[in-house]
Amino acid sequence: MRKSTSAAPGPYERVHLRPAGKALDPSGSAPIIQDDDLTLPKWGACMEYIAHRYAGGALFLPPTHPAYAHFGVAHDNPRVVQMENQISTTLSMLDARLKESDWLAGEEFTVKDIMIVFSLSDNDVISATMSTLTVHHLNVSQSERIPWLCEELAIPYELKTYKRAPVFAPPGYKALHPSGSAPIIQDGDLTLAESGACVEYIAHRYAGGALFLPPTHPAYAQFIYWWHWANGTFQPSLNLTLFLSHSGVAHDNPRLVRMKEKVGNALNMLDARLKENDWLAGAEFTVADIMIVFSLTTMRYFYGYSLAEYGNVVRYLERVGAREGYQRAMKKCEPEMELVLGADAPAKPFGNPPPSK
Ligand SMILES: N[C@@H](CCC(=O)N[C@@H](CS)C(=O)NCC(=O)O)C(=O)O
Repeated sequence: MRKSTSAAPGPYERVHLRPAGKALDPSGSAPIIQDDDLTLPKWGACMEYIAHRYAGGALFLPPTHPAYAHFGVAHDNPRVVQMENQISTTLSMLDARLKESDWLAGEEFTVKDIMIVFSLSDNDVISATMSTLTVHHLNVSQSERIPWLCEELAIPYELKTYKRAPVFAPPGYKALHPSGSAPIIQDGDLTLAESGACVEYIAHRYAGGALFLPPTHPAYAQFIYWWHWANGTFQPSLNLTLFLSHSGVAHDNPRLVRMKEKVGNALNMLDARLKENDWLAGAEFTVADIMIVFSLTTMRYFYGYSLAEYGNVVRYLERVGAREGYQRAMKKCEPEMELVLGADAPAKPFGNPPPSK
């Protein structure tokens, strides 16, 4: 290698050594560069060495550059987010193992424990991956969306579940936030309610906006439409129909009839959309799907409508039910619930006595 102070590419010798690379450096992992007496492995070190030694630091931004902080390692850099997700999945597995046994191998302390303690005592790893996110889940409610989101994105969270008392949220839940409505999340000093706000906060704060489509995406308009429609139009229509039908008005009450028509119209729209697309935004699963699924499933414990006429919606729910993130979330937050993923409404609506035999 000839050293140069200009940014012009210098000559270098390229040698393919695999698998003999191990002889060069104990790591044996590519890349490895040599320059006179120096042998250097690791991508970052090689790049810094060559750019600074041979090209005056070209392609590096200086600390005075306005984008310097982003050049370093932006916390929302997709590669970093992916790494953090992998680490948090590993930590969850480790946590599950150590729930069952005192040491990694079981009852006996082994060399495996010595090896892992080094990684676990690295503060950077811990602070990068251990969030303080708490999800307060009210049973049989819209807050199931939040554990689902966290599971899809492998974001660590503490789950606290609350039973309804007997229909509404118990006082302990209501005291968490002035709205008293599920979902509620806490993160450090922050307490946040409202599904859309919680989903946006978690996806952006912890996962670089994953499961949101950016404005440059071809399906962006479709995405924002269904994302807002789910909780801004569809769920409120179901709520109103539920309240009217439980208010003692006759079946042919014009307001009730109108609301049922609105729900039917919404389901027709949805069915047409899902005939052509696997997910609401199109080909990609997004938070729009996480938002709507409660209204199509658990909500039917309260307002027991059938999906028999909406085959595309039923097939969509089959795809939802096959997602591991959904399965994990529902197992954790609703272990006793029979999931409502088929065409029929639940045989036993929430809060009602079982049908007499
Ligand atoms: N638009 C709100 C609606 C929240 C809401 O109404 N949650 C219901 C659960 S499905 C609730 O908290 N009900 C219990 C109560 O009001 O005591 C959101 O999406 O967060």
